[in-house]
Amino acid sequence: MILVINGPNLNLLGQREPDVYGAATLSDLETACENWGKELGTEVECRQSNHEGQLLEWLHGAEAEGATGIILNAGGYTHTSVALRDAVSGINIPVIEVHLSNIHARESFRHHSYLAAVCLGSIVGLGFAGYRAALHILVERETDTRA
Ligand code: CA2
Repeated sequence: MILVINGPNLNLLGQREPDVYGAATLSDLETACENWGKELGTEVECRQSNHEGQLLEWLHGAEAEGATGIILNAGGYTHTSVALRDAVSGINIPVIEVHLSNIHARESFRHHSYLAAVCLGSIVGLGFAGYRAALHILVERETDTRA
């Protein structure tokens, strides 16, 4: 099972700032991830929270729940949270950081990610396709120990 965790404000997708984040909603994103999972023969479970502590709890519990990889868009916490970074570095399953927008082309406070160095990798600026790419990579690693 692959966990897709979206953080703060991502529940607002499609409702505001369509120029930055597109017109599709969080529910559209989650449905797309579940369908890509079906195509790849993997169960995908999607969650969203605006609460940092909830994100920490999901990261801590992921392995015990049977997750083999995590796709994490930590939203604004990406640029502020040492606690989330510590949680990612403290778990034994790969985490791929994804951002819909290209954080490097935006305000300078978005250029730094506390998570990047402790994630398997980061995919930014590719919209929903970033989640699809991350899912492919995690499923490949699930089935091929050389990946
Ligand atoms: O580009 C991304 O995926 C972000 O993680 C989105 C975060 C932002 O703070 C990060 O720097 C980059 C924001 C979440 C979405 O916020 C919205 C606010 C209003 C309307 C729609 C979405």
